[in-house]
This record gives sequence, C-alpha cells and structure tokens, in this order.
Amino acid sequence: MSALIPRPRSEVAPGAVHVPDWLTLDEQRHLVAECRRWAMGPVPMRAAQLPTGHRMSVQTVCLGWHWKPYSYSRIADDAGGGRVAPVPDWLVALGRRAVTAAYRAPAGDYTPDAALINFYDATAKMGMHQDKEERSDAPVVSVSVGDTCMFRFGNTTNRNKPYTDVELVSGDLFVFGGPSRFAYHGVPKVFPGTSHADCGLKAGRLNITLRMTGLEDT
Ligand code: MD3
Ligand code: FE
Repeated sequence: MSALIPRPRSEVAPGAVHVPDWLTLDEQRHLVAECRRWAMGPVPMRAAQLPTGHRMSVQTVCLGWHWKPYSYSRIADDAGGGRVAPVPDWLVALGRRAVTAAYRAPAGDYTPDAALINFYDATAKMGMHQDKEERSDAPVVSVSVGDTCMFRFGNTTNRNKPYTDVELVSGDLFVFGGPSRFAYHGVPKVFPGTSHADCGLKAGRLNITLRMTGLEDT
C-alpha cells in the first residue's frame, strides 16, 4: 500500500517527472464522475480505428480537440460527427498545478487546450509511440486513476530499448516536457484487480492527458 510506503518523486529522464499519489481520493472520484459524463457525448467514447483498419484496444474521448490517428480536429468525423466539448477551466487549472508540482517552478503560460481521456479494460494496452500531432513542445500532463499499469518510457530515437518501466498507480501524476516530450512511450500491461473502490473506479484504468496542441481554428 502506497499509504504505508510512500513512493518517491522521481525524474525518470530529463523533463520526465513522476509524482506518486498526487491526486487526492476526492479528486480521483471527481475525475471519474466527469469522465463518465464526457464518455456519453456530445462525442461518445470509442476505440479509435488505426489506418491499418485495426481498432485500438483503448477507448478514448477528447475535450478541446478531437484526436484520431493521426490528427486533431474540432469535429469527430469518426465518432458520430459531433463537435468536441471544451476543456473546462478547472481541468486547465489542474494541468497548471501539475506542471508546477512536477517541475517545482511556476507554470508560466502553460494552458492546455486538449484533454485525451483513455480507458483501459483488463486486456487493453497501448503500443510504443510518439505524440507528434501537436505543434507545440509544451509538456504533456498525465494523471492515472483505477488499476495500476506498467508504463514504458522509451527513448526519442526508436520504439525499442533502452526504456524504463514505471508502475503508474491510481492518483499518480507524470509530466513529460523538455527533451522527454517526444520520447516513445506505451502501456504494455494493466494489472486487473489493483484498483480500490475509493477512487471511484471498480475496474479498469483511466488516464487523462492534458496537452497544448499549438493548433488554431482555420
Ligand atoms: C510521453 N497515453 O494518450 S500516459 C497517449 O496511459 C498516451 O493512456 C498513455 O500515450 C496512457 O498518447 C500514456 C503518459 C504519456 C502521455 C503522453 C506523452 C507519456 C508521454 C507524450 C509525450 C511523451
Ligand atoms: Fe502517447
């Protein structure tokens, strides 16, 4: 239990900072409740289809900008055609607090304009990839709720070794900025049955990432 043996904050690579147990249980439950609402629309949560025709095992719903492999838009043409809901101010504020907590420095002009909410069931995983659709090198903020997962943080050159495996537990924060912003990363495994009901999620894992896209409406 993390409450008994605190896990230390660690800088896994330059700009990649893991802050265990950052969210309170109240904050986790609030995020879960909001994710349940976002999953229902105006754009429903869905498993995105890859250009290969395969479906991702992870289910995703977005705020601010809709992401599909591999571009952002305001309209979800692959998920019912609705217009994506805005990122609420409290979530922008959470992103700013996250950057401050990770880097122990003011968040400056950090203003995330996109949130991606990923849901993992017991068998879902995410292959090693880079996030390159953004036109900004601002940090990505990640918070996790529910089942523990194995998060794999790689290098900026290729999807293979060297990489570092880190367990992400409910309430953990991870911020990826600076030289780590374009590192390969993935989620090879979720550990079913590791969530505790107090976080608001009985089974599965939610990950919320906040990003600055650097995109503008045309
Ligand atoms: C490092 N999500 O949504 S979060 C993704 O747990 C994504 O759902 C995973 O990879 C998840 O793109 C991993 C950690 C993460 C997110 C974005 C990053 C690490 C990152 C972007 C750049 C570098
Ligand atoms: Fe990613």
